[in-house]
Amino acid sequence: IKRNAEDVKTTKEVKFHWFPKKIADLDKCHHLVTKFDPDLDQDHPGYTDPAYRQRRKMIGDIAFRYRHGQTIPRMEYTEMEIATWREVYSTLRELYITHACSEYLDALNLLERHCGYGPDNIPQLEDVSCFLKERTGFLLRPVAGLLSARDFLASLAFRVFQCTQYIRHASSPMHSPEPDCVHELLGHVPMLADRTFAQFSQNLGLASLGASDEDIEKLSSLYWFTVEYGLCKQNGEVRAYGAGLLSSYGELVHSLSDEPETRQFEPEAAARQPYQDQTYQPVYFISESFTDAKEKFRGYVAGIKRPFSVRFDPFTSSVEVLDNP
Ligand code: HBI
Ligand code: FE
Repeated sequence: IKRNAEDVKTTKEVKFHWFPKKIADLDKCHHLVTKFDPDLDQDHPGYTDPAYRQRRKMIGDIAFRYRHGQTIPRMEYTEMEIATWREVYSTLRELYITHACSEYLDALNLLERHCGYGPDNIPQLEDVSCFLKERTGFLLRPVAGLLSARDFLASLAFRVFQCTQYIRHASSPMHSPEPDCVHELLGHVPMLADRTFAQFSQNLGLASLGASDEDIEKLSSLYWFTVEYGLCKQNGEVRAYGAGLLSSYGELVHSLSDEPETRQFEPEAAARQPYQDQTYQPVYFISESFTDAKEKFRGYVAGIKRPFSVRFDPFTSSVEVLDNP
């Protein structure tokens, strides 16, 4: 029997969290976590720079006003912002050749050819969104900062990636405490152009819809050790595919050195592993391939208890909520 989630809640008296049912509902998934925001975090490199804070707020307001279906407004970045981008881009670009997985490198080449990627230009979210739509059906939408894990994961269920549009502070081009467009465009976007990775990301999102707080915490941890900090095997070598690694020179080098502990990817272990958002990860998980990670994740999801199941309808970009038998 097909019903919507509210019905399930009233008939069975099982409580679960509201979640978006159609892609336009993502307009309601905008709850920010402010712990790394330059207005509140004293360690943020922009904390003592009112001009930076004002600029970031102006760009954030574009995201607050954005509604699903609209064209993402183009940004005119300043010379100083482009200089920050250039410094990160040229430093990381060389390292990718030896450190990034082949899916990432293939996509980055395409983005350089078709989407304005390069040292002298910060790509526009609208152009990147159109590119991804053709490759894997993923769309970008602008977001004003670090989003709650629940809202962030929910958007993945609809193949939507919430993407910041402001750039990190010029005083610290190689690191940002919060997500910024360098992290999104250089870390996340190339991987979202890969079909298997895109499906894996959507599956994580679908598993999160209406999940308990405890399960959201576990899925966040899983997300962290795969999408953000994952390593994979490739032709007998270990390469990076996680966005947190691919957007951080220091940690990218560290993760593929002899220093850190590495383990074979197991969803149960990654879901329980405490993670670090202040320093380098204590451990990295290595997947055999994205297909392997996706298969293992399927087994993990089967163990998550929800009073309903969900199915994504790609024709309408909505989720059907089904009663469990
Ligand atoms: N918000 N804007 C933004 N970008 C991210 O990459 C991001 C987020 N919120 C949560 C999150 N990532 C993950 O670390 C998990 O908590 C899901
Ligand atoms: Fe990220």
